[in-house]
Amino acid sequence: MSKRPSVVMIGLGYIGLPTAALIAQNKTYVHGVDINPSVVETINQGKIHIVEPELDIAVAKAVKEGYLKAATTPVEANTYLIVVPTPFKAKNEPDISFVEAATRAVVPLLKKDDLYIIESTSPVGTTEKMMQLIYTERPELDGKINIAYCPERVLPGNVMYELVHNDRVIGGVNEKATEKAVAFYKQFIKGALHKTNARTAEMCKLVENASRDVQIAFANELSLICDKADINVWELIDLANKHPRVNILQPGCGVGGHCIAVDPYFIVAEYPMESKIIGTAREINNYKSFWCAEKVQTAKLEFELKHGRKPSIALMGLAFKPNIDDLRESPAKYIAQKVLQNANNEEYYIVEPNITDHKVFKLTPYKDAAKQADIIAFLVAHDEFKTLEIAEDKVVLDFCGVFK
Ligand code: SAJ
Repeated sequence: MSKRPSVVMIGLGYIGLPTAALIAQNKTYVHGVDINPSVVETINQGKIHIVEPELDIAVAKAVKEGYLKAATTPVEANTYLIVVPTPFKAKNEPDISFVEAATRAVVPLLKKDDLYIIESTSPVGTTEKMMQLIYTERPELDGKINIAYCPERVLPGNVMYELVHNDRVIGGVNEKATEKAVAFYKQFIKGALHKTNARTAEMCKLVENASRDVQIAFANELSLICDKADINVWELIDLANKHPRVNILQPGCGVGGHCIAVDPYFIVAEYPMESKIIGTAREINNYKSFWCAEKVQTAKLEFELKHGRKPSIALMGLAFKPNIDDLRESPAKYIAQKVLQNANNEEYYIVEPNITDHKVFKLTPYKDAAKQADIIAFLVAHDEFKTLEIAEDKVVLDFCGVFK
């Protein structure tokens, strides 16, 4: 790198790396930090370690032109962005230890007027906690660092577009910090920048995902009711949505991903008595995956009774949603594991067209699986599956509306 970086980005994952590439595209020097040396090496070669459309081109260009460099430790800059994961621990409590470790790594580098921003999804109060940590470690800087929270809201698969065009909510620990953070994002972002305080911005991120989780839970609950009532849930939702003020989402085999299946717990863990709908929605969406696994089990037994032989079973899709390769918190993966735990010498075909191989599952091409299996359970509505022609004699379990 020819110049001192202006921005240090801690965490080069699904959000950190695209954000670093976007900032670098604007000819700002970015020093990206990741604890994983192989990620650092990959990026410094101008390559990427995740699948996201257009990210490869942006990273290759930024690295080639010298605006993006990766390392395992931070260096001095003017702006520090914390974009590390916040998983949850036992009992669904949020784990902010990565945010804390990232903060501790930059504390010695901070100087008066620097900007420190957390983007990681965080429980309410995290930004204030990190402020206390910073000023406890560096009392001479008390009140002199601009500290803010600004969550991302991009949809995996469309990150490079949404990073630029989505609105952002920006909350500082005081007005000056908010203004400084807004000025920073204004350089790269075309969406509107909405100002608030840090606590509201933290809660806003959690509420956005909890809201979607609750809405999907409603659709999943309908799918359970309709199964008993012998009503096609897809047709039902389609018809109900003709009402001008009704917009029901789609049922599936559960809710996955690292955001919607996780973030609502950050609210429930902190406010258990007040967040009844949010907590119940999580339970419904988790139960839906269990229910799907049970349905496969029942179909197996029915087949055996009817045909006097064991069926072969295709499990179609492992990703957490259609047309991506991301298996994090995937309900389809959970169902596949559960079904295989109950295996009793049946033949299984596990399918995931978006990945080439998996360390646990032996993968079968989707057309072969659909041809060979007696029972075909659709766990993810990947586009490829919609083109399949399924023979009449197959038992089809369409949990996600592939053929709706
Ligand atoms: N799903 C359904 N039915 C639906 C829609 C989704 O079952 O009608 C399922 C999907 O199959 C998947 C899960 O929900 O398992 C989540 O998928 P998603 O597409 O709703 O969301 P994510 O997890 O890819 O991204 C979400 C987005 N948040 C909202 O839409 C409120 C995204 O904007 C956030 O940036 C992202 O979480 C995040 O990082 O927080």
